[in-house]
Parts: sequence; C-alpha cells; structure tokens
Amino acid sequence: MKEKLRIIVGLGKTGLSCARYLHSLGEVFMVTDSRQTPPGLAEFRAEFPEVALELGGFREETLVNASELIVSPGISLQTLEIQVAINAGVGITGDIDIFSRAVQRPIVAVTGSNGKSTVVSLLGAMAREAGINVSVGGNLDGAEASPALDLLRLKPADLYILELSSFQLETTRNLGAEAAVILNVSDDHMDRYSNLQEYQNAKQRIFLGCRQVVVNRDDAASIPRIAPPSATTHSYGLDVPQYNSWGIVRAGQQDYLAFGDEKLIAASELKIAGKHNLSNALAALALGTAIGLPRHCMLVTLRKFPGLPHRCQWIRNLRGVDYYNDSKGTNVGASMVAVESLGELVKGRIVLIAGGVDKGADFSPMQPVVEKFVKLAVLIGRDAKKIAIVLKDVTETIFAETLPDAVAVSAARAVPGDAVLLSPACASFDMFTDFTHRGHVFTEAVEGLP
Ligand code: UMA
Ligand code: ADP
Repeated sequence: MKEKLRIIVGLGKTGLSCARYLHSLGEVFMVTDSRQTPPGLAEFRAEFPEVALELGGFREETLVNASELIVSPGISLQTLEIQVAINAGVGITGDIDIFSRAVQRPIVAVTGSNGKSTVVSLLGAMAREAGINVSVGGNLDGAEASPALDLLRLKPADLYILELSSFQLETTRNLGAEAAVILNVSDDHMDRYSNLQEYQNAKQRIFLGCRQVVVNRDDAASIPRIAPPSATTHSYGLDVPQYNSWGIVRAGQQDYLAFGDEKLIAASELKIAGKHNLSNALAALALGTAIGLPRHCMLVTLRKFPGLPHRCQWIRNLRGVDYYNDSKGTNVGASMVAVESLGELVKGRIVLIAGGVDKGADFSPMQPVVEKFVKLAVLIGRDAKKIAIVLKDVTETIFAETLPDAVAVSAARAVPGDAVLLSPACASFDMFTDFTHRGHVFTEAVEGLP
C-alpha cells in the first residue's frame, strides 16, 4: 500500500515555509494549490523538483488519502474538497499549530481586527531593547517579518512574538502561549465567516492552553471564553486604571499612560498618534510586563517607536496639504479610526481615498465619522459603488479609475490645512498585489505631484 503523506494545501508564503520546514526535518510530503500558478511556484520548483505538486484545483481523491492536511490561512476549511477529506477522517493542521508543537521557547500571541502589527512590532522592539534574542513574525508583513515556521528554521530565538490571524487560529489546536491577547474585534472577513460570532470564535482560539491573558477593557470581545482557569489576567483600557492594571490618567492638560495610580509616560511623548495607538501602547506594556520585560526598556522604546509604514504614515506636505498613507486600513473599523484620529489633528477637512474589495463589509458604521471629518470621498476599485451608496448621504463622493488619478483629483480639491488620506476600508487585490503595493503606488503618486 502507498504510504500516506502530509499534504501542504496552498503554495503562498505559508505553504513555502511549511515545505522548507518539513524538508529540513527530512519528511516526505506533497503540495497542492487551487491556482494554476501560485506565488511560491518558481521557488518551489527550483528547491524541490522531486516533490509531487498538484495545481489548478484540489482533487478529493488526493486529499482523502493524505495522512494530514496542512492548510494555508488563505483557504477556507469549508472548501468542499477539504470538507470531504475531513469527513473521511483526515486530520487538519496549519503552520502555527506545527510551530507551537515544535517550539521550545515562550510565545506571545497577538490577534485582533486592528492594531496587531503595531503591537507585535512595538513589543518586539521593547524585547530587543531589553537585550532579549527575540523573533517576530506570523501574519505580520514586511521586511523584518517571516512566516512562523521560517522563524524556527532561520531565526531561532529565546522568545517568539507572533501576530496571528483568525484564519491561522482556525487550524491551531493548543497554542500554549505564555501570554495572549485579542486586541479588539470589529467586522472583517465577512466573505469568509457566516457571522461575527464565527469570526470571534476563531479569534478566541488564541487562548487555548495559555498561561497569561491580557484583556482590553474597552472591548468585551477581548475577554477570554476558553482560557485555562489557571491563567493569570492583566488588563488595559483607555479609562482610569484600577490597582494593578493599565490605563490613562489625566493630569492638568496631559494624558499619561499609567499603571494603577503610577503615571509612567505622557501620551504626547509617543511618536505614534491617535487614541488607538495609546490603546496599542498599553497592550504592549501589559504584554511586556506579563513576560517580565523591565519597565524602563519598554518606556525607552515607546519614546522612539516611529510606527509602521502604511499605517497612517505621513508622506508629505504640499502647499499646506498633508498626505497620509493608511493602506493597511483594510476594514471599516481601521478606516474609521484613521479618519477620526486624523480628523482631530488637522485644521481643515479630510479628502478620503477609499475602495477596493469589500470582503462583505457593511460601510454604514463609517457614516458619522465621515460626516464629521470628510469633505470628499474619492472612491476606487471593485466595490467603489457600494461605498458611494452608503457615504453619499454624508459627504460628496466621486469615482476615480486608478489610484494615481484619485491622488491627482484629491490634490486638486484639497486646500491648505486639509489632509489627503488613503484609508481604503477594503482589501487591495482587485488592483494591487497587496496593501504594501497599494501603499507604494499611493506614495509614488503623492511624491510625483507637481
Ligand atoms: N489561495 C487560493 N488557492 C490556494 C491557496 C491560496 O486561491 O490553493 C488564495 C487565497 O484565497 C488567498 C491567497 O491565495 O487570497 C493567499 O493565501 P495563502 O494562504 O497562500 O497566503 P500566504 O501567502 O501564505 O500569506 C499568509 C497570510 N495571508 C492570508 O492569510 C490571506 C499573510 O498575511 C501572512 O503574512 C503569511 O501567511 C505568513 O504568515 C497577510 C494578510 O493579508 C498580511 N492576512 C490577512 C489580514 O491580515 O487581514 C488575514
Ligand atoms: P493589523 O495588523 O491588525 O492590520 P495594524 O497595526 O497594521 O493592524 O494597523 C492597521 C490599521 O488599523 C491602522 O493603520 C489604523 O488605521 C488601524 N488601527 C491600528 N490600531 C488600532 C486599534 N487599536 N483599534 C482600531 N484601529 C486600529
């Protein structure tokens, strides 16, 4: 009888990292992807010419004969062929599940609809400041980040800080994190989940087997439902903190990040702006304290952490108009926060560039902030019309064919004191490879403005 193999399902970044990891263990495996030319194909062929590969669709016959499926986050477990395999008794795993079973060092795990990358990068910088050999990755994008299994292979560390998406958590059985947090939950990925509860249930899996939990007092969805009873709880929020918790204390005209009644650092000393970033900073402080980082190292880091590109990133001032790239604003909650925090900062009004793939989102929660701060919404991409239907009652809306066109029209309409903000509230893959690509196209167009 033919030996049953583990099958890697999906050949993107995750699939490739799984292939390299299994190969490094000497394991025989095969790979399948529903696309004819998945992104990892050329590298895969060059590195693993002997490994069996099925492309252009999933074959039930192949999947039901696997010893286990290692499913990439971009593929829904509801996919018909995967369901057939599950019903035939084939086990399911994912890269984070494999990582958590192999890793010998503590994991800090961060999920949430928004703020994950900021918190993970900030906490990583705090741990580095404390002299810890730390690796940061998972769902996180960017030059410094790697899929989790690449971290194990290439960047062995004493501490792993992982950004985890709900997709990755779906296939995670018992993460066993030293500290875990759900930063917040708002509507996202409704093309993949049948309701918000299902999305929240996936996020809750971050608490499986954890030792400490961090709770955001401003969002009830961050409260663990499935953490072990022995787990210790830390909390943070934008209110005045009780004894032994993190929050904001006001003194005179200043807000301070505080632990109990101890004021630690003035909000104005942080380089990252907006209330949401105070929340992110408090989350990092709470997680850092949970894993024993010295407080002074965390505060030093907070004073210098500049934020990440594509997150409300200031690009340029031209004739009195500031341009901001928030390409990572890929859902309604993120873009609302971007509009609100920028709206409170600018003297004039905001010209908002939004649109792309809506992922089944409801845009109506944006109406109040758009009405308050946005003078014009320039809409691009596949679902531009759906957004216009919702926003036209509260602001002027126009359409643009391309992002550079949208930048040009925004520049023509903005007056000194205004800000032009790209915060799409949508995914990018109708027009761009990913949000980074979208952010670069925006930045280039802005830098090229005469
Ligand atoms: N796909 C197919 N057929 C397949 C396999 C994938 O059509 O057989 C499609 C998926 O529907 C998806 C795309 O290909 O649209 C990518 O899927 P993937 O699982 O191959 O993705 P990776 O390249 O492995 O990247 C994933 C994360 N992407 C997703 O979950 C969609 C990356 O997060 C992450 O950095 C990487 O693993 C390493 O951990 C990016 C992301 O957009 C930043 N994440 C989403 C988000 O943050 O909202 C969840
Ligand atoms: P994620 O990794 O979860 O996508 P990021 O840290 O990359 O989060 O931030 C993406 C965008 O989400 C930011 O540009 C900002 O508009 C918004 N955002 C960041 N932090 C928060 C937060 N704590 N609450 C709500 N929105 C946030």
